[in-house]
Amino acid sequence: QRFVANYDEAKVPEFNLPNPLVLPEGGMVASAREWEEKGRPATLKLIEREMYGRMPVGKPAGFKVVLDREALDVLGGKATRREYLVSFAQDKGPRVRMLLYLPKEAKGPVPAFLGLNFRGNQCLEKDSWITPELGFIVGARKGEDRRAKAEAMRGSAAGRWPVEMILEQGFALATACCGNIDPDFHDGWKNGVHPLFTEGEPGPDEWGTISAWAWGLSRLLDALEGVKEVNAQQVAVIGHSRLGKTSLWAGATDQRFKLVISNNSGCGGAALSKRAFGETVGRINRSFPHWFNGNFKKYNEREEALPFDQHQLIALMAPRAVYVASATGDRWADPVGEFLSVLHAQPVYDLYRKGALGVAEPPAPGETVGMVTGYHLREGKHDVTPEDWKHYLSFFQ
Ligand code: GTR
Repeated sequence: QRFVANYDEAKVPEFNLPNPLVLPEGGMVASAREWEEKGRPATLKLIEREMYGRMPVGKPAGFKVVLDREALDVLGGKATRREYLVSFAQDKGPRVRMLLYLPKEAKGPVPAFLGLNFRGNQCLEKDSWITPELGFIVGARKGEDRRAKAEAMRGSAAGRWPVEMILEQGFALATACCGNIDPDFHDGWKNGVHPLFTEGEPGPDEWGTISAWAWGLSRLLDALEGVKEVNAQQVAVIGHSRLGKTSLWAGATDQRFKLVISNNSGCGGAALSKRAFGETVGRINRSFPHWFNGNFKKYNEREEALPFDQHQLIALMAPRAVYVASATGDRWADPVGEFLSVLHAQPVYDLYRKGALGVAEPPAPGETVGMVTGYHLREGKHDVTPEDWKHYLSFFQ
């Protein structure tokens, strides 16, 4: 049966959002300490079990980082560019090529943005120095000439990664292709990092692809911890769309991330599932059965039965900074639902007396609201643009 998305506010079902301060087993969290001891672990476990799936804990024994290449004078002499090879079981299994830009003028370790990309590092710049991605990329077609495709895509994501603007403001930037961690298609979890740590098919509570990508982001943060020019205590994790869902889950599961940015992450990301506006749980699980775990399929067309919603995912960032961005033309991702998640995470931030959004309704396009939790709505389509980055850069100062 054909899926018809609802875009009518009047047809949003009535729903009750769980209070993020109520513990799943009953009782209420009343202080930051109780949140840390009981609320946070219980909420994390619930969302992990019912949605993204359990991932391996911490840095694996065979974790290895090698500096492979370095270019000392790039972007008109303003930056250094490096490529690191990161592997998880010595030289077995997937190997991630992390591209890192460092500003040249820095006086000490610099804060950094870390985010996965869809189609390879060479999409960030036209420069032929960057190693082309010949492994799996999002949107890959069977039988196509990978090298020709990779070359054709050089610089194609330059608008999504305004490298100069980021570097000029004193930040480092690290990225890697998500397909290096786990290819974005369903093959019963035989590819990517899953078989390194899970024998056979993962159970219904275990990790899908979004968890694998999030786990990979934590490993890239491990790698950044070993780079002396980077202040690994000041790393913002950023992602767009499916990779925005991923940056949120990475920020929730790894408290080392100082700022967590979701760009147009939509359903399964910042948007409230219970609104069923635009993309829904049933639709996303049918189109992308590998993104979430087996348990999440129980909620197809049954959002009301979900024992949590995405505002509780946002609350898992507290008291750290979290920023959500929507676009007016991206109704599929439900901009209102993305705003409401941030708004309804506030009771947890209140325990820390941390700044609220300061508004109860979505702001006008172009305006940033909030200090510790932040939000903006950009005019335009589903994308990441230099305008979005302007908001992120000033929020991270
Ligand atoms: C869409 C999907 C969205 C979003 C997007 C993307 O097809 O329905 O949830 O993740 O892909 O990642 O580009």
